[in-house]
Amino acid sequence: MTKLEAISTIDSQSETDKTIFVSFTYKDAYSRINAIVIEGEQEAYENYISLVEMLPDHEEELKNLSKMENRHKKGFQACGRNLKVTPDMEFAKSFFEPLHTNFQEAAKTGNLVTCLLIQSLIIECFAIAAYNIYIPVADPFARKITEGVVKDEYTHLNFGEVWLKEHFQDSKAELQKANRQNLPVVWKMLNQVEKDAKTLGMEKDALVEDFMIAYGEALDNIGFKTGEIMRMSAYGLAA
Ligand code: Y39
Ligand code: FE
Ligand code: FE
Repeated sequence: MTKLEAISTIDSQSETDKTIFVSFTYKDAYSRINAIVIEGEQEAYENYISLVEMLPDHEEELKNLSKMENRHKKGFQACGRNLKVTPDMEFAKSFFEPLHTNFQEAAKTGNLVTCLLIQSLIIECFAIAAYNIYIPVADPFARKITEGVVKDEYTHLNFGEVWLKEHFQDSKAELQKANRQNLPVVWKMLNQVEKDAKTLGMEKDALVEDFMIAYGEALDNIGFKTGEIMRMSAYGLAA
């Protein structure tokens, strides 16, 4: 191939890439994935506010995290507007319902460790996996936004890790129980969006792999032994 031919190939490729984002199929899938992310950020915002009551010593830090989630939500709403997509919020609400209910139940009964497992470990690792897989296939506008957001999500994950590590012995049994209850829920959620994620260029296998890496690392940082991490991870497979 001559240099000129090579250049024109690159140009026509980026032309094709641009048309993907305006196709009906892409926008249809985006209306659900974008809604999930917006709803997820909204719920994360609310969850960190709920955590303030349970962890009054960390009020400032938690309020700061909740503000970040609210900014994320606005960023992703802008991504939808940029592609002229209306997010299907009704779908997103039902998508998050089971995790939402589990968090609410735990908050009501004062099960702080369960709340931290759901929001700070499971949901944050889900966000980290999804955003890292999305960045390379995103449209340029959404890519910029998501790159900024994913950095924050590591900060959120770190908050839960640090607290749980400091209270590891007292939290261990509740963490294992909450993991057993909530990890299968995540796999069911992933199965529901597998097809739409694929339409956006995100493979389920890659999402699962990134999630398990982030989640396993978090459990390791908190103090779990390798065998315990493997047993805890295996609960997802039942879904
Ligand atoms: O802490 C956070 O910001 C988490 C709320 C956001 C979760 C986003 C969940 C994304 C799931 C997307 C699934 C795509 C396949
Ligand atoms: Fe977020
Ligand atoms: Fe977050």
